[in-house]
Amino acid sequence: MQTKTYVAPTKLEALLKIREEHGADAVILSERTVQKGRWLGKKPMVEIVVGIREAESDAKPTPRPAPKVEPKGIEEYDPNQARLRKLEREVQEIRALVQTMHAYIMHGEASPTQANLAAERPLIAATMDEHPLLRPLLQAGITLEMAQELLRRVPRIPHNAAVDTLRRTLVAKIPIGGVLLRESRARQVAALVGPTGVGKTTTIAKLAAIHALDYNRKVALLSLDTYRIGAIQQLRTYAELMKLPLHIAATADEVQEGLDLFADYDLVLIDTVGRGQRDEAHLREMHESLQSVRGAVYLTLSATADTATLLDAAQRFQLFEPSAIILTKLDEAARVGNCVSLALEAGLPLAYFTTGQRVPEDICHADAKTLAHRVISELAPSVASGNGVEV
Ligand SMILES: Nc1nc2c(ncn2[C@@H]2O[C@H](COP(=O)(O)OP(=O)(O)O)[C@@H](O)[C@H]2O)c(=O)[nH]1
Ligand SMILES: [Mg+2]
Repeated sequence: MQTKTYVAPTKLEALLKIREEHGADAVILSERTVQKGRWLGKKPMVEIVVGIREAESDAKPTPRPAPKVEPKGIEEYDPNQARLRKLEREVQEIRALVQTMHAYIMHGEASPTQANLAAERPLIAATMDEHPLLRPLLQAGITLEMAQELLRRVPRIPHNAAVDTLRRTLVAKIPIGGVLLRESRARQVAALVGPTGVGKTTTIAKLAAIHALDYNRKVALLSLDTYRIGAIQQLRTYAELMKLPLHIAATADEVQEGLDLFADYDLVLIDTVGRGQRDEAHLREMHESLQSVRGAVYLTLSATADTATLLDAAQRFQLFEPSAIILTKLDEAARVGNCVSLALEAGLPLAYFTTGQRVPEDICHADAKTLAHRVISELAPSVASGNGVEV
């Protein structure tokens, strides 16, 4: 296999160039950021090395058979993996429970040294009325009910064990899943719903770029603009750049028309244009227009919103029966306890996290460990480091 290196200011430009020159014959081997230019003119550029399959030497770019080497990109969804993860979570939950019981037994039996006692006195004082981690969790944006539920099996002392058990409980409880398949026999359809400005269109552009350019799938875009608000230029620009067909629909019939038009596509991504989530009539109309859509519905919400706003939005968009949540703007969120509360209260798995404006780099599969780790690290420093809780 021949290799070739592409350097461009953005990943999207590099992918477009590769696609234009080699179609489906190029397989991404590596990807990194390099500094190009001299002295003060140095700029970060994206460097992608591709392997070009032999068959290409005498032929034009072939339509798009699946590449032999797994292309880089977003991790694929595999039902077996999902089952495995569920089992893993259950094992973690059991392990957390065993450790909790162990900590209780140890604490009851051991006679603590004077030093230990002194260090744990504030904790012991706190146990009189509330769990020492309750307040920090509330401050992190987790609702009272959820915090109490999370702490049900978390020991109060010793502190390190408490923080550790909390971390494990979070990992076990945060539901994860529902990402798009990387390849599928049947056409996939996915709609993004959510309040205005959360990042739906940007996320659609990221998913479209990954599936069309990285995974070589046939991707089409549909924009549901019920009130013909006309905020479609952004998506149109991406569609033109990536040479993807875009259908604009304002009614249920027009949505159906678009779906018929894209019958032989691998993936149809549906963007929705909102007028603000407070407009119930608009939400109902949008919902009606999407009636014929059989596929995933992603509730898209910004991690920068507070817990009450997130829960309120989840309730308003419940009529769309979302299958999973996309959390956007995690890069801008001051704290993520709100996201944990959302996932737990809405009972929906988290599918994707988005972490910036770059298309397509700033998106990844949601991950409970990352979120749990962030929640813990965002608790008051004395709590997170295990040095005791101020009460
Ligand atoms: N910081 C940050 N900004 C984002 C992210 N996703 C989208 N945005 C920005 O949020 C703004 C609104 O995004 P847009 O896709 O138009 O939102 P929509 O109204 O839901 O379609 C734009 O300026 C995006 O660049 C993200 O993950 N992080
Ligand atoms: Mg939009």
